[in-house]
Amino acid sequence: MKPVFVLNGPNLNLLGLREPAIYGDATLKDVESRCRDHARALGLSVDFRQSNHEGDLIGWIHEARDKASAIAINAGAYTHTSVGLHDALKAADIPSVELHLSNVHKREAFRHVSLIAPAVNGVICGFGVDSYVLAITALHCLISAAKKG
Ligand code: CA2
Repeated sequence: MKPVFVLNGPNLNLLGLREPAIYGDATLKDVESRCRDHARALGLSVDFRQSNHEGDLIGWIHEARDKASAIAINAGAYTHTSVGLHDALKAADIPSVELHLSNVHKREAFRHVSLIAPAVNGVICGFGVDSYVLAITALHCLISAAKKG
């Protein structure tokens, strides 16, 4: 079974180190452990990555076409700006979920717009680290449904 790619965008490497009031006190390593444990419980594995560079994220989405069963992506600020990520996700041809730690709809107006939402199966936001767990559960449902045909 190919892994689920869990992709993280800019500044998420700072998780747990700054702004705990918005993003909580878990580090990205803690998030990775939660994802690994939850995926294992569902019979899945994860390939967990973070980059501050848009091109890396686009390259990883291209790689996922052949090497992943599905994509969970917290694209960070690129969510609100990146046509490149939109186009890459649209072409990925495997299940994908956009996720956010915070409820972006409760925050500044510029965070209410997602350029990637139209290119993924669904969006989860506002549940802190549990957003990652919920995204993996959603992908498990999509993968299982696709297997049944
Ligand atoms: O809520 C989310 O998961 C976001 O994707 C986080 C992004 C933000 O630009 C999106 O609008 C919503 C920001 C990630 C930056 O994370 C930090 C963590 C600690 C300290 C500073 C930034």
